[in-house]
Amino acid sequence: MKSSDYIINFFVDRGVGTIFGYIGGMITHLVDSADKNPNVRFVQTYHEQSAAMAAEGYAIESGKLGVAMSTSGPGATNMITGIADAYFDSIPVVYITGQVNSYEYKYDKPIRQQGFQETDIVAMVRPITKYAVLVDHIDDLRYELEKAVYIANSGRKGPVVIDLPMNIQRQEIDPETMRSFEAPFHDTTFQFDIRETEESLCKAERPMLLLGGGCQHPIVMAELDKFIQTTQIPVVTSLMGRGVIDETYPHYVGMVGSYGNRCANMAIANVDVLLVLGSRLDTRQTGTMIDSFLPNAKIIHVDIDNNELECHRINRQIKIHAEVFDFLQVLNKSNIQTGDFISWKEYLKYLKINYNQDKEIERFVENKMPYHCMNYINRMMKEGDIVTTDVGQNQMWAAQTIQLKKGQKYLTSGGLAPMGYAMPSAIGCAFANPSKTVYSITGDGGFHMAIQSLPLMSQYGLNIKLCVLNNGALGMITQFQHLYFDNRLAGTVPAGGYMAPNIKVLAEAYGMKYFLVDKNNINNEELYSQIESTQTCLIEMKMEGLTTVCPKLEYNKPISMPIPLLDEDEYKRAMDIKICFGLS
Ligand SMILES: Cc1ncc(C[n+]2csc(CCOP(=O)(O)OP(=O)(O)O)c2C)c(N)n1
Repeated sequence: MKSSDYIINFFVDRGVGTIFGYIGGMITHLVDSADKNPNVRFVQTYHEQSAAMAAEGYAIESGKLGVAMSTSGPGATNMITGIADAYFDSIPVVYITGQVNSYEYKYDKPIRQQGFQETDIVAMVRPITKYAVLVDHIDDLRYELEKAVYIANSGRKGPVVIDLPMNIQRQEIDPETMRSFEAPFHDTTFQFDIRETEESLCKAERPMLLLGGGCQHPIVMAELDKFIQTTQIPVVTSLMGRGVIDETYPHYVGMVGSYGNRCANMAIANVDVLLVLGSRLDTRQTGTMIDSFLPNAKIIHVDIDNNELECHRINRQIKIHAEVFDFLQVLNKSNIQTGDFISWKEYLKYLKINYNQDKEIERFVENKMPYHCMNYINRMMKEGDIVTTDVGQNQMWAAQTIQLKKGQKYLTSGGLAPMGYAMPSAIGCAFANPSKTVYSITGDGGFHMAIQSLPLMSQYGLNIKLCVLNNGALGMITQFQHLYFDNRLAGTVPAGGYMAPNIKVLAEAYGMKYFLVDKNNINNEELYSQIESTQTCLIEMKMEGLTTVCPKLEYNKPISMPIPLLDEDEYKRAMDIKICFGLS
């Protein structure tokens, strides 16, 4: 059997139905094998970065492994941003890079390059992968493939890179006789103790769950649901935790963090016990003033990655090294008896009524168009639909305002946050599950950066509504420049050298059905119905004037005090549960 045929079959056997990639000399054997195999589809993307990120979207939506491949040298380096993204956000993807024949490879010679397009991709990606290996002996092929897949999927998931010289791809092999990898035996159930959690939650008067990306798995979500239904405990999520619970849950307060909902950030600052599940509690959630982050509360931090716990900036939390699923299972079995937190829930209701996102927009946002556009999308979305967002103001408008219905997935890049993520990740989702509609939300800058993804949407008629929020600026940075650079807008607006592309013309050039939503027609019902019934389309949502994200946390401010600041009296009153209820 030809080894490239074996490799493709290997992934098919693991449930992979679509492989994304970009052809080139050094990967042609594998692309040819994928093309010949009736059980897998090879999607030729128009840039390796699109392939790398589409594989992430595919992995998240399918729950299986994502696979992307590229040629050596420039193909491999073009995948790096996607690889880094998968690493920081823990997405299991196998990236295969072609390499020059092993007999042409320079190895340790003190020269820059020996073969054409030779690049030491393994060394480059080592810090952004769980495992990266050059397979230059055919006898190792089966072992390394099995090992790589095991590593990608075990513990805290993440990407692996397999670098395959051409001569390895084209050899004849008998896989049965090749050495295989045996997963190391270790007891996968972590040793952890839930007694302190139990006790703390039972005694708590103002408890809260903070849910992060580590809860994004159906079996974890089912255990979570059980726990929440039994305890009726209030919940906030991080950006990466959006979608892990049905957000119509009455005690869901919102998203916390630098751009979190004001009510959620005020609520979390008032807890006495915070149970953090599957979230790194990074600076975006705690703010930069670590000492002012819940100084008097008990924080119980559950994470699958012990390094995250051990190296954490806040060192006063109770650290529990466990898989969230195992932890919740044990907690659910313990039949925990919590209080009913009546006054706490009343207080949270008060915060939710007075400081929800709609109130925020009404009170503080001058240019409301971006938020109207989010509500346009909210109205259209149905249970089970998928949302992918880009990076920038568009990402935060969505995070603050998109209302997730049952079974909706929400994909956003939390760690690396590269512009150009929303479109390829949507493509990966659409291939993984053609029956779902994907709302891909991006800005004009991110759209331009990922323009190579656009033809794939129309070429395959993917079930994607691409919403380009065009504010004619790199809005997120403009807002930053207004705050910290005296309104000097270098590189972010036309006067500073940034030009948004003509989105309509680009849509037409790539064969996409185009719609324009602006302030004049946003209430036009006929247009709304046309958009709703068009499967593959680009919707340019046009904003005029300056756009802002609100609320937003400034550096060195506690998370309960995002800008615009509330009037001091109002803030004091709202932050004090006793004053709020006239108890002191
Ligand atoms: C690849 C990459 N380059 C630069 C940045 C820095 N950056 C973050 S947001 C942003 C502006 C995004 O502008 P746009 O896509 O138009 O979205 P908006 O903020 O206007 O919604 C920039 C330049 C980044 N995150 N990723």
